Amino acid sequence: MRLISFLMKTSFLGKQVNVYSRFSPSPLSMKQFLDFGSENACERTSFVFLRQELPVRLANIMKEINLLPDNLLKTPSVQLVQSWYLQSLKEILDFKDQSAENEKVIHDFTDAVIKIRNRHNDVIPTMAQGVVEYKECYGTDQVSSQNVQYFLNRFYMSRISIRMLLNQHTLLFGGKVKVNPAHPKQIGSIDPSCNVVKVIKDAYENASRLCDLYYMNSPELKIEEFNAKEREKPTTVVYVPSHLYHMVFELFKNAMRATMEFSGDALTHPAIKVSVALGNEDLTVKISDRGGGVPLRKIDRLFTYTYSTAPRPCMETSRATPLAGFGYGLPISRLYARYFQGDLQLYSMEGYGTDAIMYIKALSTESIERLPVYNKSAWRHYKTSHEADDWCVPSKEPKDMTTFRSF
Ligand code: W6P
Repeated sequence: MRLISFLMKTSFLGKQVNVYSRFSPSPLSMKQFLDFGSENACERTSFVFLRQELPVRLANIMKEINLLPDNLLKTPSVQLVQSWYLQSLKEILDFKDQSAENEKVIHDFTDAVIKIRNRHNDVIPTMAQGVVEYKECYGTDQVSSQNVQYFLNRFYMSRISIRMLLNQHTLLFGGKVKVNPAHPKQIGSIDPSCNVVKVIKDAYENASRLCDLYYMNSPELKIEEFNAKEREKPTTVVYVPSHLYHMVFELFKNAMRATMEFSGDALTHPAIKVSVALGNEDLTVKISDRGGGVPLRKIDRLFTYTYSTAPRPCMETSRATPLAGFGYGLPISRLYARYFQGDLQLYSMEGYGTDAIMYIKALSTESIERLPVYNKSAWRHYKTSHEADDWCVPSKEPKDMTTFRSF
């Protein structure tokens, strides 16, 4: 019997997973995150919240790990990830019976949080390795591919949210002072007036340096800004600048690669055009390239984990560039957008180019964590044998149209 599945069913820790998975995670709003960093909030408040909330979020997603197809669950990589989750759950539960009035307890908790965050640094590549091993051994049918896609979206979203909590706690309480000298206005990782165009230009610069390395050239950037709320003022939003950077950097890499590959050896390349608009509800960023586009049939694949983790196809050497593609960059970027109730969508015109559109909530009162919860409905996703589709399969045109004469 596999060690971890035995542990999960029989041990004290396994029972705790059942206990905490019955609670729903509590999504925090930007405002609540900011309040933890304000003058009247303290390390103890954060400690008392996290020693309950972290086990809840860990246990909820651990129940879903257990529902993965058996052949994936038993890969060494997934077993390793599962052991990290169990260990981290255990380390937080150790604080459950300790006094919140004791300074040392609170200090030890912050150390534990740092240790846990480091333990989970390589979860994404390790999980991806498990998916590769599983695919190599068992191939993939449509049903298990769908389940893996459903799981990984929820699993990585859960991870983003847990790391957000861990980061805020250590940034606010881990050092001697709360303020980060490089970003004195930030509350932990949150900038209450994040300058959107500044982050976009920064990500563009870094992506174009990479592009220059691989292609000896890179497309120009043209930015337009429409701040409908405060004309002539820079567009700002309450947001996590590192999340915004991560998303636009990924989109720029993809846009640049498409542009460079499509215009071939031409000396000039069509610029990448970015529009930033701030309305009452949405902050929208559109990144447009003229990189030849992607046929509609292939757009979903760009967000599919089991496609991007294909044991790398033997690409033509000219295309074997690490600038973009064959990674989890796009699906993870979309999760970052969705994490605070935004989204990321691609609209492409094959033969011409692609628009990538990113939506972020303009109001901090609407930027609330979007969290997976383990319940009957989630369980059903894994257990329901997906039935036959209720749309006809397009059939090839019969070669001999006389077949239809009898009608
Ligand atoms: C492409 C493919 C793509 C993905 C994401 C963002 C931009 C682009 N452009 O051709």
